[in-house]
Amino acid sequence: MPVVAIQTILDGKYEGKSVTIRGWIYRKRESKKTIFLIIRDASGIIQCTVKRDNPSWAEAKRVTKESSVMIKGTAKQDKRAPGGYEITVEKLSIIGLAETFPITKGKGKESEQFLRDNRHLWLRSSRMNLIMKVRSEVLRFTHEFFRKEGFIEVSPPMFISSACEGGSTLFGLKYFDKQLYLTQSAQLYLEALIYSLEKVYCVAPSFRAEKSRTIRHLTEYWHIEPEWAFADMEDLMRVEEDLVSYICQRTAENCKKEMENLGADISKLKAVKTPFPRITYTEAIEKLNAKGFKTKWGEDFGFEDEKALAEEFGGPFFVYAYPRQIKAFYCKSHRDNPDLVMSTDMLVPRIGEISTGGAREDDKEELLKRIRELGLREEDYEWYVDLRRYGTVPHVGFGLGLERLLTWMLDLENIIDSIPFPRTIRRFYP
Ligand code: NSS
Repeated sequence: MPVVAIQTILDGKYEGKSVTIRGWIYRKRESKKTIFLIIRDASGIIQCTVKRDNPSWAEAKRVTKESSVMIKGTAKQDKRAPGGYEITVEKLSIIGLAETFPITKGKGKESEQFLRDNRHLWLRSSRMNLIMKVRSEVLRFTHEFFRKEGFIEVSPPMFISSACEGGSTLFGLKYFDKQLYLTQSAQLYLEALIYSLEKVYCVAPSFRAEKSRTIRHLTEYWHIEPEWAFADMEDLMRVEEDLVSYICQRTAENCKKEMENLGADISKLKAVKTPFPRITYTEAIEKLNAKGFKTKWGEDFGFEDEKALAEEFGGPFFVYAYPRQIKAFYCKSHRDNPDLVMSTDMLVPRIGEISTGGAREDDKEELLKRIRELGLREEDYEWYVDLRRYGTVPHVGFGLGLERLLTWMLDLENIIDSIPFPRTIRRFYP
């Protein structure tokens, strides 16, 4: 008999029929005449009852929480059971008998620290199961969007020889007898690829030796990065807001159950419609000063500045036209005001910046000037300057942090719950 997913039984497809399920013991409760087993599989949980006169009674007595099992029985509607269905067990087979499971009570009862140390086991919780499902869907919608828009997926390197986002957050590593680094962003490589494919994107890990211990910093995160040719800032912001609203709308439609069970606010996602509000950096400084913040023109925003700005908008919005001194060497300057660069951040409430992008300096001399001004080693960027030497083209791109996006979308308290095995300054086990 084919094995069925628990969710299909809860959907009513097997009412009164014989079924076989496979999964793990989620909870167990015994009375004199009946043993109640709650079984979980990837799709959901269902109650199974074993009666005293059943030949499987001894196995049901012996089975422990988190043991893996196969159950054959009859599905029937029962309003008292969680999910509205239960299985009357005919045969219970233990596949792997579990030792005493260390997580006994679940979230809220055990300390955060304990659950983080036992992440490999905590991933079985319904909360992590739901988050990982939505994460998978968000990735699917991301790929859908870029394919629909004619972008070609490419695979950038992870070992790199020079920085994209500045030396202070680079992870160094010994590469035979050379010093290399882990990538911070695929951007420079994507820029090379647009000269062949015009519109490219990747979803890949980025690494940051970030000392910050906040709810929005990981040392390893997944980066959604598109880059395309013959485009300007207007094109950039349009694609960026289209992507974010597409992901939000598709998630609201397709992950309703998961969002509800996570206690996340679906209406917030439904409200994400284009165009997003846009303010300049200078306007943002004025707003902050009006709110009593001391941030001066020319300074980068801190987490508190970003949160204060975002409160006002209630959803994603852009800040653009930043001072040159706080942005990376590759940013294109405004030709009529070289103190400003064509760079834009997307911010959301509670998390602040979720994405950064802009127009790239496409003039060889301007780029070289910037590399020298910042004291970067010219020989490290020779190949990158070549791109301006042979058929340069106006182009744009951005980088969206998948985990920051999910943390906002799912109202997670901390970014570490948006990824199965989070890496932070202090956490790299398991
Ligand atoms: O450093 S960024 O602001 N920009 C870049 O890396 C560009 N080279 C991207 C590009 O234009 N292709 O990082 C981009 C985003 C940022 O907005 C965050 O959402 C995310 O990457 N990010 C992080 N997420 C989690 N943890 C950390 N430490 C982190 N750093 C950046």
